[in-house]
Amino acid sequence: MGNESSTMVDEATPPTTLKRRDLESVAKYILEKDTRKIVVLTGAGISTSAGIPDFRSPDTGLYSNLAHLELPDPEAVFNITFFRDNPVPFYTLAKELYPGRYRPTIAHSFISLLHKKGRLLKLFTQNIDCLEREAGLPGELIIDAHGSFASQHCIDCKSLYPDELMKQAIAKGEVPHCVTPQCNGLVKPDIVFFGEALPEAFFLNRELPAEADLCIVMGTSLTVQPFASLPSFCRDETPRLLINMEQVGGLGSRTDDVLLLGDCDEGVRKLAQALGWLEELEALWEETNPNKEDRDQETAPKKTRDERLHDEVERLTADVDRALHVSNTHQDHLQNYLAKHVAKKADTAKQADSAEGTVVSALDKDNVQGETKTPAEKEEKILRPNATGGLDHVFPHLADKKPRPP
Ligand code: CNA
Repeated sequence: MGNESSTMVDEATPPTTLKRRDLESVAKYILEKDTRKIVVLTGAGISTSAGIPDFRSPDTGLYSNLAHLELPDPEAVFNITFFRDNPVPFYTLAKELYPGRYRPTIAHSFISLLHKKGRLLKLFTQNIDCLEREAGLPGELIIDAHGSFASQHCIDCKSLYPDELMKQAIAKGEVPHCVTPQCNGLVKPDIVFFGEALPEAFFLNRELPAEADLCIVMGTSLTVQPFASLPSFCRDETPRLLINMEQVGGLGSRTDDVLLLGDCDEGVRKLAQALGWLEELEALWEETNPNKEDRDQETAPKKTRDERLHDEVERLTADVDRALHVSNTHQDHLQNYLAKHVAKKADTAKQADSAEGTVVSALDKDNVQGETKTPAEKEEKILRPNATGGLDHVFPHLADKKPRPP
């Protein structure tokens, strides 16, 4: 246990527990063996159809879309050292990912259905969107391996920060600070950043997959340790089902591994169909769609999953972009406007001066409290109030950069 081979099992090798290495055999196994200890492991891929981009999918993942921004690297948004320096990019994303904005997917409802049927031992999730809870899964069955937005603390004095204040700060797009007198440290939701320890609950339950009679892995690249090692804790003869766009980790290397490569929602529908639970699953999922607006949207011409994801990614990156720097276009407009403004003032001043027979530059007319700067210095001061368009206090690492050329 604990070590995973990356060599795929030979097709000709028969399974130990299942009849065959396919979905129908998994369904039969669940029903005939009355499995009641199913462990489910999930990642960002189960939430993409809700409109929340994952990290690593090429083109649609957050990393590929944040790459053009002026972050040291896209992972910096979740880096504690960078956060200390500049929490704005994180809070810009947090506003988007904060629970309450998205509807659970049918994959979330499938996990909830496993629980309703008394078959779920535990869900380990890497997600921070809380959609499992919104799909009706009780908190005690969930291990939030990478933390969640459910609570938040000051990163300096570690005081708990009130939920209500957090909600208000997120809604207003503000960065919350500790309310403990004399502290004023930055407040961070209890989601695990790179370089931070996982919650204790993860380590207390880490070996639970060894008790499982079935392990279902969905929507994860299994690249983040120690979460990625969880499937390897399953006993060798325990069937493991992977529902994912791509083959990941060591899944497929054991005799009772079944790979269902494709979309999670389609995958759980197929499994539910094979189990005779599809109607129940659809009904359970429908419960997460309480308001009419959503239903109306469903009858409107539908965008494809990729189109919805693309729209969402564009919106997210535009928000982060806005927070990060004044865009080229905006800066160009500002400079053009100021240049015209200065030229106009110079003209007016020249006309007035020639009328008076004296030579005083327009910039001297703007001189505050008799500063003695050269016209070039004064022009620099007016056209470029600060090098990053006034955001130095927010993005100190950009402060030494020159404005972009028009
Ligand atoms: P990841 O590394 O981005 O991998 C996602 C995996 O899911 C990839 O293998 C994709 O091919 C696959 N995938 C994407 N969409 C689908 C789909 N519709 N059907 C089937 N498979 C799909 O994400 P991981 O979760 O593996 O990485 C762990 C990180 C991601 C954790 O720290 C999370 O906090 C973090 N994250 C969470 C969310 C969220 O809470 N929804 C969103 C983005 C990132």
